[in-house]
Amino acid sequence: RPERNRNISLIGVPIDLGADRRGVDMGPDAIRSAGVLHKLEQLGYVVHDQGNLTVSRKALEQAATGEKLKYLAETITVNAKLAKMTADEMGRGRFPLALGGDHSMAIGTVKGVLHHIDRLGLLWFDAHCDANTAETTPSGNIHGMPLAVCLGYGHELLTGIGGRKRKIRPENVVIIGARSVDPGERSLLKELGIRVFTMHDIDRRGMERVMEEALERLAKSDGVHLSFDVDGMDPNDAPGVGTPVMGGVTYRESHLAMELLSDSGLLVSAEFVEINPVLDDRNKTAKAAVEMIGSVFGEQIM
Ligand code: HAR
Ligand code: MN
Ligand code: MN
Ligand code: MN
Repeated sequence: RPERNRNISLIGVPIDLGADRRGVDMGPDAIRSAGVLHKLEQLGYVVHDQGNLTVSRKALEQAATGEKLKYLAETITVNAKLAKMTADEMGRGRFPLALGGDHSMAIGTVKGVLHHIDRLGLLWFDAHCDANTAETTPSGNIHGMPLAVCLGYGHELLTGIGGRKRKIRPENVVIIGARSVDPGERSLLKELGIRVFTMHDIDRRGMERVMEEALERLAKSDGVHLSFDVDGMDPNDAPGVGTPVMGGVTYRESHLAMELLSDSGLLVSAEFVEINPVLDDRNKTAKAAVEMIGSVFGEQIM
């Protein structure tokens, strides 16, 4: 079994601006309340909880300015802070674990990790591909864009966060669980040759074989960031999300994916995003996220 970094830096990111929907800002505390610290400490980690970043609610008053990308300015501010904190915590030898918050925060975490690992691999677990740009977005919601931004596509103020030159190379990305893809996203992903494992692939080949192929690809990078959008899971198992899509990755398949990722020894950083306790059923989704966190950090039954 791989040697692990025993020091984890927990970073709460209570942002809901990218989803333009309230409630997901309470995700970080819902995950804490579901016992994430206890889970990690039981596994032998030392957890340094950095608390939650500040996200200004003032931005909400500016909703009606008519700009195409909603809440762009505050989203940039939060992600720039997050990129710096992620890079700083890694610089102190800690494993960054960010809790969200909507998926726009992946811009900050990924840019922060790229500061230390240039050839970073990215495992994007999601029902969506989050590969829209300012030109293709159907909603103006920035949480539909972070993967494009990490690849260097999209609004220049977003791609500029943490340095324009820092980006993920297409061959080092895999998407798992996709089942809601917009036309503009499909063209960009195809053009870049990104490996997308859709629900169709998981149905046909099973999660074990999908993960084997995904990890074979990611093994060519210098370390992997996990961006886990809980809406990648089936809404029956993870109902507390703003944009549920039927027919997702089951609880057991998600567990297996996290266990195989853990066994690969490739993981260098992670985030769990889009948990919305307001839409949840007695914190079920946050509890599922804590179980997935346990698995990816090496929890085993025997
Ligand atoms: N693709 C749609 C858009 O761009 C919906 C995105 C929903 N995003 C998330 N993140 N929940 O995965 O608006
Ligand atoms: Mn997402
Ligand atoms: Mn999603
Ligand atoms: Mn478990």
